Amino acid sequence: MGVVFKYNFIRILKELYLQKTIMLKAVIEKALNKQIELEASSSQFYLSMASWTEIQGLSGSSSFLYQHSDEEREHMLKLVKFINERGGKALIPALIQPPKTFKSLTHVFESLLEHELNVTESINNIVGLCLQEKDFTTHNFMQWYVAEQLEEEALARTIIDRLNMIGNDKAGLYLFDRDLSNEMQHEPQLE
Ligand code: OFO
Repeated sequence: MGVVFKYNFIRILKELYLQKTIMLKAVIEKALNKQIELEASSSQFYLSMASWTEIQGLSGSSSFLYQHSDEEREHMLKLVKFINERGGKALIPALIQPPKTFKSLTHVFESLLEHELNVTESINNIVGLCLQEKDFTTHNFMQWYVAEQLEEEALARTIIDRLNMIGNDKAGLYLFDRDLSNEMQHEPQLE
């Protein structure tokens, strides 16, 4: 009888310990919910860019941006699931109207890069907070986002460099748009 009691007592202690380590701290939950908002706003922003470029007849750029918008939604969903699995509550944010028009295709990608730099800053802040709060599980989870930002920033910079080289050359712009569409078809999906 004494052995059974001791066994149950140890089991309950273990469960309580696990619960305490697995549950998200409120401060981390709040930061991750803010990140959900940012990923959702990225998705909306790129959707607006996709629609604008489609209207301009830039079908390659438009497909690229539609795909990018979908990927940002995936990034948001990944966070939603992580928060809920860790015993927190993911909050789905209201939609904010993104810019409707852009001055040029270069302006589109410059805006995209600027937005990505803000996202990177936010991710870095969360990583710092995880270390401060000794939440190594979330820290590990966030490493995927750190790597993703590196890729996205590099890609946006490459695209801007190409557009700057083209300048106002209409034939160059046509080829750029066609190449972007071809590259998307041949490369594995960007995450
Ligand atoms: Fe979500 O990767 Fe950019 O913003």
